[in-house]
Amino acid sequence: MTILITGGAGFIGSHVVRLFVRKYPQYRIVNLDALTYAGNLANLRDVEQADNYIFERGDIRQQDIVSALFQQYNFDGVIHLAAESHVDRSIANPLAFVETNVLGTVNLLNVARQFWGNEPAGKRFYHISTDEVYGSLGEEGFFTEETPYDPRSPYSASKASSDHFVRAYFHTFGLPVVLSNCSNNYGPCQFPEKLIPLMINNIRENKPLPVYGEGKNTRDWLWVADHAAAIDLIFHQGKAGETYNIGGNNEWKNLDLVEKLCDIMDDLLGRPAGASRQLITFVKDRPGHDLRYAIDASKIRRELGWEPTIQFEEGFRQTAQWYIDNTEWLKQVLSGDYQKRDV
Ligand code: NAD
Ligand code: TDX
Repeated sequence: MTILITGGAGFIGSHVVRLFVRKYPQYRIVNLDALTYAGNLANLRDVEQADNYIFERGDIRQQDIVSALFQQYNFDGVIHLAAESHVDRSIANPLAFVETNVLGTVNLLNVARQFWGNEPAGKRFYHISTDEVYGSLGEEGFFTEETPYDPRSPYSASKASSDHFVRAYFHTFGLPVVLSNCSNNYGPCQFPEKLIPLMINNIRENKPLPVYGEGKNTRDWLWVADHAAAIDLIFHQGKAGETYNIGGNNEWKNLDLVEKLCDIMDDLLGRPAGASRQLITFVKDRPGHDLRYAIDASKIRRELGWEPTIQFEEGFRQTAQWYIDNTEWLKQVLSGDYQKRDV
């Protein structure tokens, strides 16, 4: 089997590539990534020499590039993770999100349909999405697969649009698609613009910790390798045309989470208890900031037997320790040197 993974040099994509390359030596894994600011080949150093792994630098929006790859490798499946992924960037530049997340996804769908059109049996187009498409919850309730879409940021609107296109290609053209919508991921190799690595790095450097608004917004955090394991299950066992919600059952108000990270970092860095909490600074809120996301993951648990494996205490500590141990990765990312690379 030859599988195209898009966005494999990013945060979640690199964990998915590693899992598939190691677990399925009989598969050929082709990673297509444009290496935007979020793509970093250092995330894949430990698998880049594997016989069953191939990296292709390219943009999912370019029809000729994607077609040439389908021609060359005759893909059996696509796992599509490439995207613009940061909400704050989508507020600054919405169009980039339309271009990659919507147009890029539709381009991939078109090429897959063109190549698999007459014989889609045994093929699979797996689209990775987010819980943010469902909008914002109040203090109670959970997102299920039946929750109506209500995206409220340019990022979530672009992901919602791409989800709709993927389902439309299933219903209209019979393309064998499957989708999943996941909650916030955390773990090694996350770009330090996102909450957890940003806070860990600022604590390390004794810089202010910018909490938006009053820090009451709530997210459901999932260990990234647990997401990768869910993707493996859904790719192999998910039903065509179906959607699966994936979540950590691990809700945190932002302020509580930042305080927890401060305490873990104080412990790991040998600082006096409570020292890093002094760095917390309340800043202007994100425009349109969704109050709460929380996933009901009972469908994937019931139908595919998936469960998160790592509890938050262990996951947050491992993540903090990873950033402390990998200062060179962080230095390269923060200085921009990771973009001066030979591909
Ligand atoms: P990321 O920003 O870390 O990585 C995105 C990757 O896509 C990068 O390697 C980048 O170079 C690549 N890319 C971007 N534009 C491209 C293009 N036009 N052509 C080819 N490659 C391109 O993202 P992430 O956090 O790993 O998220 C991966 C996917 O999972 C996204 O689709 C995102 O919407 C979804 N998701 C993320 C989370 C989360 O918490 N991070 C949660 C749920 C779903
Ligand atoms: O400096 C910050 N201060 C702060 O209070 C940052 C960067 C964030 N926040 C808040 C905003 C959110 O309530 O923390 C929460 C998490 O923020 P992000 O890490 O930016 O994640 P979020 O906006 O929830 O979106 C993430 O989860 C779903 C990913 O970026 C998406 O790609 C994914 O789909």
